Amino acid sequence: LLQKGVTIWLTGLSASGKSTIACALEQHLLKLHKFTYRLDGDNIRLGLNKDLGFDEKSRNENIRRIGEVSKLFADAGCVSITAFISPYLADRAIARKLHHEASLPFVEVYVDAPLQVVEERDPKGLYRKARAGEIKEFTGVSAPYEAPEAPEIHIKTDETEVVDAVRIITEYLISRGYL
Ligand code: GGZ
Repeated sequence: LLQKGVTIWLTGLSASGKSTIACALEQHLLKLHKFTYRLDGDNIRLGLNKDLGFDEKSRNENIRRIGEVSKLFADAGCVSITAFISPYLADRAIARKLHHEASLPFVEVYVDAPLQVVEERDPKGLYRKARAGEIKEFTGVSAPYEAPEAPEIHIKTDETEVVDAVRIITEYLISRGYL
């Protein structure tokens, strides 16, 4: 296997576009015959992390485990794509350090959309419920989101089409020799 592994870590608010970009990126890389795997709420929060909720400690542990799992995929030579809010700077720093200690590249992608925009999108009605107090500790409303200070890639999803986001990430990976 000639391919080196890498983790592509998407972070951003609920409804910012993480899953959409992650899916499109995965499809694109599979077409290029790259060994690719995507970690998201459906295969992590419903399985490995089904014991965890959304209080701060649970999110810390959610991201800690995801960082470990993604590192294992990258270590196996995979392009590992993660799509979680991962709201805390310190948690993302731990995931990054874990990769660097294993000499594996970690590419943080800030999937950025203003709160006003994601609240207007509100595809699952979660922001409305959070505003109504029906969901507590909701990121951006009643729980923090700590934006990345120096992400490798910054995508503003209210200004960027999904195909362009995929192209930007792919070109970055190629330019660094990660693909
Ligand atoms: C944020 C919540 C919450 C609370 C349920 N806060 O848009 P979604 O629905 O499909 O994605 C959100 C998902 C966030 O899970 P993560 O594992 O990515 O979060 S973290 O990284 O902070 O651990 C949302 C849903 O779960 N959801 N309750 N209180 N998002």
